[in-house]
Amino acid sequence: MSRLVVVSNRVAPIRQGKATAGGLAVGLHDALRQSGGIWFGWNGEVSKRPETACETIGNITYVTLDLSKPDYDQYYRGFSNATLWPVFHYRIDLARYCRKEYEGYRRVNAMLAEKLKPLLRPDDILWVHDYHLIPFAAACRQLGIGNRIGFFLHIPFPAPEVLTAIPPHEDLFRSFCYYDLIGFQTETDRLAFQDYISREAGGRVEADGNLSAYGQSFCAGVYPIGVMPDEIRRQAESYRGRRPIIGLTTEGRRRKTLISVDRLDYSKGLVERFQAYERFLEHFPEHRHNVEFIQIAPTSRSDVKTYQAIRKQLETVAGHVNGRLSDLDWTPLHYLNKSLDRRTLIGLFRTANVGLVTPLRDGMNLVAKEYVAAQNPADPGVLVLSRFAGAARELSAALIVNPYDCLGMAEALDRALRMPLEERKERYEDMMQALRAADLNAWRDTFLRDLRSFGRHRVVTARR
Ligand code: GDG
Repeated sequence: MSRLVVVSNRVAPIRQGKATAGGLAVGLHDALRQSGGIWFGWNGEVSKRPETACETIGNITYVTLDLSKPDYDQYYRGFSNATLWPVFHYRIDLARYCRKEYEGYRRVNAMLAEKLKPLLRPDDILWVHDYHLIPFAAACRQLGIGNRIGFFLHIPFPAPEVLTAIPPHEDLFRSFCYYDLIGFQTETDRLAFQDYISREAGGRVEADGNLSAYGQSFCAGVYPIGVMPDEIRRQAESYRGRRPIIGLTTEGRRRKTLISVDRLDYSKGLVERFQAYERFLEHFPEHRHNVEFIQIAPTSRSDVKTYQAIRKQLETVAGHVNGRLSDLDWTPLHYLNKSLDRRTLIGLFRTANVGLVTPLRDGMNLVAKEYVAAQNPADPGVLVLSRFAGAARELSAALIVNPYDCLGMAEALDRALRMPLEERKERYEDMMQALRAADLNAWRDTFLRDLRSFGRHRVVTARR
């Protein structure tokens, strides 16, 4: 089997027995272990004299490098996270564009391709991840790298009307076409991509699904990312760690709990969620004192302005809800602005009566899937899920909500907390079936199968 080379913005070597690694890292790590390979990308460090480091663990070689301060500012903090991320999540209002940052983005992609080139063998296949690396294949082609290169977009692909808000959208999109296979989370994303090809790029969408634009032929497919449901279930069953005292009354009676876990990001709908929870307690006062909401939201991208703003806003809303509604023996909302280890998180999912996953826009949302997988089949909790999460396509047995509908979300919470056991079980079984049918291995294996079977190697020179 040809060697696999995974390229992603961030790389963190996984050492055996490290329980904190997330599902995605573990899934990719397994694929690399099977065929042997390289995992290449940024190590998260910013330094004056960027260095490349190489570490081999088993048959995986981790090749990581630092970024210089200008590269970090322009490529990562700038174009990736202050332009692409908001626009791809339909938040044009939060996006900014700076030509210098776009140049930095292209420059870092070219630099990464150059650093990778000497490590490649002719029959390696490359799997590139996410929006930081859209022009990576074009940069490789420019260096004469003819290997098969696939790309997976973890976030939504926006409608052309939205994408075209990025001033160099055409240049960006042109560079996208040098991949052999482009994978999306949902059919909606794939259709939006095809729409751009035919309406903006003057390209063609063939009946057999093959695409062409700017003189390149390539394919696009839908590969919804999954979790390992039975592994999560086993972890949840065997969890013996700290039990939260949240949800306990002073007499030791257990209250019902709701749980949410998100990176602190404006796309996750945290403010709207807190407001809906407040509305729920106002509208259904019988739940007061009987329910507690735990929100885990570790800070992310804290040096991007929009993230500082959402953090402040959230602190204000959380303070407002608790200030207004708390009592001497009851705190309705527990907002933890920090990360917990994965085992504790899975343990918390298991005990919570409701999983509340209400992003305004999300490529997939793994938390929704992890929450379901962690449930006790004999007495499962209820997933309340935003229609704007990619996961809503597969998890249609969740209570589907519109996060912009404050009262609608409040009503869904009331319904979730009152749902009879039989209905909860039915919905849970339905969702577990969906999780097993499209787990993390299936995501990885189908993508790599399709990439491996794509056409012949090619040597082309990309134009800027
Ligand atoms: C992107 C796309 C897509 C969260 N807090 C803690 C923690 N987590 C873990 C969760 C989950 C992962 O991080 C988050 O994944 P999501 O899918 O929810 O969201 P993004 O980070 O935005 O991921 C998304 C995903 O890529 C994969 O394709 O689904 O749409 O935006 O696994 O459990 N883990 C630990 N402590 C925390 O505090 N240990």
